Amino acid sequence: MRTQVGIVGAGPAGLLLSHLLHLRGIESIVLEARSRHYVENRIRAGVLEFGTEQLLNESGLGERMRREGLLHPGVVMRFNGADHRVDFADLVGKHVMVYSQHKVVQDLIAARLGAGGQIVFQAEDVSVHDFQAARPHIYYRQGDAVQQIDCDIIAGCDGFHGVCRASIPLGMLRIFEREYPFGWLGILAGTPPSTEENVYVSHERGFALLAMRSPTLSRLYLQCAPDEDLAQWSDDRIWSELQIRAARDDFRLAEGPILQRGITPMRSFVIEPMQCGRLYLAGDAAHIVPPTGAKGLNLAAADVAVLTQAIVAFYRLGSSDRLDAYSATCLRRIWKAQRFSWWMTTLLHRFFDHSPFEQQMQAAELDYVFGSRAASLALAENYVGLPLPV
Ligand code: FAS
Ligand code: PHB
Repeated sequence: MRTQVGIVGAGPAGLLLSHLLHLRGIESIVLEARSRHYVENRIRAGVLEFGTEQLLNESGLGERMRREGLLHPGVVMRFNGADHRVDFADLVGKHVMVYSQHKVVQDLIAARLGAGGQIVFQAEDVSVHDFQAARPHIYYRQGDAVQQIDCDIIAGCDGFHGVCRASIPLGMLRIFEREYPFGWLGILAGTPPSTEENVYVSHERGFALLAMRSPTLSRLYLQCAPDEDLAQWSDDRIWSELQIRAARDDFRLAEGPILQRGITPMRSFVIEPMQCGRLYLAGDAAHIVPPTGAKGLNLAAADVAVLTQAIVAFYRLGSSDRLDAYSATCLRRIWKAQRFSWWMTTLLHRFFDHSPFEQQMQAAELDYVFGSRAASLALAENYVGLPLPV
């Protein structure tokens, strides 16, 4: 088989890249290791930045998002039993859109298949080759048959555990990473959200997040040990801990059936550069943020917006300048999102090994941010999303 762009991974990055290239007349084939059902039902991110929402609307993917998404003009931080709202509309004139990642993936797959796009699900043993030469190609297996895809460009959109980053010679990459001494225990609950907007809780027992997926579905998180044993968390224990951490004078979380649960490790990770020859990495394949800043999915969309423009220049103008500058263009904004995600994480989580002085610094930072319009504005402009680098 032959195509212009071979894309590994049918998560938000790979699917959005395939869609944006298609709109510009550029062919691609997407190879996905998992089944369509699996990727369409994997519950992950929930918040779309202002720029991501615009990108989806402008590329014809906004109809269901506009119908089912929840527009949030602010966010709440809860500490010392009181709420402190960050008013995005007032501070930066923007909002965020609460629209589940799995719905974005469903919308993208429907759009690609509806336009005759090629997505190979359950592609096994995917490997990428000769991307440092001018004839990159991809092998994969389906059943007993090994297939080869010849292409001009390979996009590695296969997430943190994918094969593409691992295929770049280690000596060519600089790795920056930090593991945090905690994880998130996340649940999807069949109960109406108990708050209008997302509520980030800083509590002496640990962080909690009261988020949502729809008027009937809540998405809730508890800071836990990085190696937490989920089996030790009965439904009652989860709800009881959430009630304690989210407590405020006249507030009680509505409880209900827990439909999904899982533990997400917490790390910051960036590789430089995000490219090697004709292989370009986008999304989690190149960087991971702690989800406290709601950046993961949004960074993937921003990478893809840059990569799309670079690939279009390659085919339409015969110029590789934008492809050569891809990493540098993305990394400036990625590092700012890494900073914000690290800052939100250190601001709101409990570090049980902190000295009394460090605990005072954290309390003073919270007090300052919510006592200063300038500091709240800085939080707002980062949370709604810094301008896209395109
Ligand atoms: P993805 O990981 O979404 O997609 C990569 C795709 O590549 C997958 O479908 C995978 O099956 C496929 N793949 C992997 N190896 C392959 C191979 N060898 N061959 C073919 N295909 C292969 N972000 C937030 O903003 N908020 C959150 O609350 C949040 N929660 C998260 C919870 C979990 C458990 C995880 C893992 C991530 C979470 N994230 C969150 C981050 C997440 O949303 C990512 O940022 C987002 O999925 C990035 O999209 P992609 O880069 O497309 O990577
Ligand atoms: C979510 O809705 O899953 C969510 C919201 C905000 C975050 C992280 C996750 O910071």
